[in-house]
Amino acid sequence: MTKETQLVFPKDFWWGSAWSAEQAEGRGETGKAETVWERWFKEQPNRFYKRIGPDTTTDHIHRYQDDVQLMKQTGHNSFRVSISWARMFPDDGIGEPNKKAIAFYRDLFTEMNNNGIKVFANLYHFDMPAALQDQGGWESRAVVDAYVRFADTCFTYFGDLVYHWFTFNEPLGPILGSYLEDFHYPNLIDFKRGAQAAFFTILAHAKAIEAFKKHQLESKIGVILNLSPTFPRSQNPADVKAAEIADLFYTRSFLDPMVKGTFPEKLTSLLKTYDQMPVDYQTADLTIIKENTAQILGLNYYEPRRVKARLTAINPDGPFLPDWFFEHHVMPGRRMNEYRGWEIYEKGIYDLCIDIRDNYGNIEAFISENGMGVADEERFMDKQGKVIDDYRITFIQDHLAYLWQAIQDGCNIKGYHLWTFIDCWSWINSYKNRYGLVSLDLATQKRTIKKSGYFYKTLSEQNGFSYDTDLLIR
Ligand code: BGP
Repeated sequence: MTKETQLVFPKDFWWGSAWSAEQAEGRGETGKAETVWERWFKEQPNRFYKRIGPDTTTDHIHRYQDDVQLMKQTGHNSFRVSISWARMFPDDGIGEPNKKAIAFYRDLFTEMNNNGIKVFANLYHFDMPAALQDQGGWESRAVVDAYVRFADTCFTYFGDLVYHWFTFNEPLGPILGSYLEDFHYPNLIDFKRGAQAAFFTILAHAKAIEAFKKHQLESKIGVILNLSPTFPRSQNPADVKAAEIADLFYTRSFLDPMVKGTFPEKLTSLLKTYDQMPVDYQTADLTIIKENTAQILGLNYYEPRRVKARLTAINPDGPFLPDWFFEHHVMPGRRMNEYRGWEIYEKGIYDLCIDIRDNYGNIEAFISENGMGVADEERFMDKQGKVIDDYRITFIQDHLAYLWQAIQDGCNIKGYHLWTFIDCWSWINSYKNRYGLVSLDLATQKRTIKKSGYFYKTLSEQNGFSYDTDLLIR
């Protein structure tokens, strides 16, 4: 016998989804500087699944009016876009702002507002103008200044239309990808340079917030972080220590300075021991970081982090990496999303929210990404071409049940945004895994609402759903 109860979410809960400019817009005719993704695709198309690059993607730039109607039909009361720096400043990310880009974003945001969809605008989602990367990207103070000018321009032109602002999406991603793990351009392996880029990213966040405050807008500004609660394999002290260090590198590294304004001492002392501190950091920078912290926090949750003490010795001649201190733990019995290679562990969303409640002043927060990418979804299409994605509905419900529990336990959670709205371009995975509430036929650009899209509409209208809470791990 099931004991289902209606899980009701707080009033005015933000139901929606997210995507980014580079993954969804397509190039269009507004003028746009070359981005690092376009550059990398040109240089190494073989690194991208089926050699599909970022030039066309989901063609939102030509279809945004229809897309806003699809947002409505799938229950969105809010939606996160990113504003393309390369489009706003087509002259290599600097120079004069682009009137056509301003017109495009103003039209899009107006259309969203007119349809009851709050605009969540993010300023950076992995899409550095290539010419600025040539100047050092986030390793350069001049690039930080160019970013702040771009941010300030956006506050000026879109401040009346945007509900909440975000300085960065997953700032850790480009550091890992570009400096440690070879999945973002320019594919270096160099921790110390990565530390410099990380520091200047944090400085750019603080300086954008400083600029934002001068505009005296009603909206808030924050940051979106990808956070995974870290679990040691066991309570053996060696495993616990390994987990603590992994957590410093991957969780506290950005969360502490961007939300609290300070760097974790244990992390800086470890970096000093291994001579991996950034070269250029000044007292004045630390003051700016201290005084300009996030006002709202987006939490991207996909999977937990499980680690154990190293089984093998490190190669002293190899480059310094966080993995010197731990190994990833493959937990027996774990459930996987095999298409993406990510573990599915719903309770992680609860643990994450509790961490924010207890250690970050219970700052106003929301789930800014969570979702399930699945390959070859045509397999699940009915005769009308609708994807019957019951697995995605279950995935959403199982995570939301824990989110609901976190709210009952006092977490200051204001909404849930799924990744993603219409299937979009997934970086090097291109269109392999589909995440959307709406499917995309890439050849024709035809959009079709999936079963999960209809479920999402009902979820949003009812502001909840019915669930057997006995299934939750307490
Ligand atoms: C997040 C990014 C998104 C999105 C998502 C899914 O980390 O913010 O841009 O891509 O992950 O990951 P992927 O596209 O790599 O499957």
